[in-house]
Amino acid sequence: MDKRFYQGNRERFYQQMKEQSLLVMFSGMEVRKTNDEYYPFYTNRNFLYLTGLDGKEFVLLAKKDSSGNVEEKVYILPPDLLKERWTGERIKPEQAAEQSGIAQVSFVGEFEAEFHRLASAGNYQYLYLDLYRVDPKDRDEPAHLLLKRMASDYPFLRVENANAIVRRLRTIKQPCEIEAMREAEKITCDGITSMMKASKPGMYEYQYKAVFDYVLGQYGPQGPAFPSIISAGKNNFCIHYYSYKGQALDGDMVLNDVGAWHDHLMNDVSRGWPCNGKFNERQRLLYECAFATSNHMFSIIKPGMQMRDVDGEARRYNALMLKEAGVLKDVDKIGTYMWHGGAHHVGFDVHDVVETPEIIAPNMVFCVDIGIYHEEWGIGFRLEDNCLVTETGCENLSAITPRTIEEIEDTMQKGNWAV
Ligand SMILES: [Mn+2]
Repeated sequence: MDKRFYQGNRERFYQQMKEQSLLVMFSGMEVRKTNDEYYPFYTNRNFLYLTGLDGKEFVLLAKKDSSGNVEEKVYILPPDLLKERWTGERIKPEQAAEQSGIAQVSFVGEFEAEFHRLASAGNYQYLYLDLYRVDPKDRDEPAHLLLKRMASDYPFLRVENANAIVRRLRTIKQPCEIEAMREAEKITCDGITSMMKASKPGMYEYQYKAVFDYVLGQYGPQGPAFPSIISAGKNNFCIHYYSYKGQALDGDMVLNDVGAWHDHLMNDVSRGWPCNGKFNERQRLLYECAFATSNHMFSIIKPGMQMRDVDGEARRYNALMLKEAGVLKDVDKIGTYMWHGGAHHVGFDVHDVVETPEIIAPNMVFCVDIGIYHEEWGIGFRLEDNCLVTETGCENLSAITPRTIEEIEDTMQKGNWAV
């Protein structure tokens, strides 16, 4: 992504900051796994969205004065020849400046003193921090640790919510983000169609996953955007299934819920197919209901609609389809077969953080996910696509991945993937 994207994001953020305020954003710390090992590091997405810098222990510091002028600086890890010999080269100040468009770059050791000088200067009333947590039990991030010191060290600064501002920005995707998502869709499509082509009765879930991972690996070292859900048969009834131990037997359906990423932008796509390459009567019946419902949703989603109505309408329409098909007697009992909604935004995160409640607007991207789970018949799958809202309606970004029964069966017949 070009640095102008990140500069623009910061520009929009700064516009929403109050005068006489400071902003401190952290990229995050590594989490120890055991002994001298750490979990793979994942840069705080809001920090990444504002800076384009992907790495641990970085800090963004910005100050807005009483006339609205903003100055910014980013702090990176200092050179350390010994550590770099073990874990690789660290980003250099000129590279950090080039990637982020932030002219002033210092090393993290200087942050504390510089922040203290600014915070205690008497010129600032507010401090913007991203203190968001999903669960109160989540571990403290650097911003929480700073907050803990605020009452004693800087009681005169009022804390403001940086998270809310970034969420608002991330809700609407920019053209370069949409382009990156389109690129990611091509990779996701290759991964899913390769699994379809490799599919055969007797194949294990981990073998499907190995195909997906192999194909994504051809596009770069980043791998899947999030842990892939790949299951078969009755395991499809576990919505977030990650064990990969099961086997697809003749007559079983395979379900995937996966995504690639490109330039930090993610997809989230689900397809279901019979492992033997041919939909049987019941599978066809249920799949056609999900397919009709998904198409209906893509025909009605447009700016002005309430986001919360997307899942509601999908349920209502799918209930009608299942009733017409003779599967469901009472449309109020749709919960028997539809276990989840799926209208979540996708972007820098697979479940993207946005400002809620949302009125659908151009350049939002969210999933339309229609799942049908018929335990008695042993059939469960979902059809999940990525919906880009346009000025007048919407576009299905993942339409390139086979969706119709004919396309899926065709793809599987042309299979030449040996497992
Ligand atoms: Mn998904």
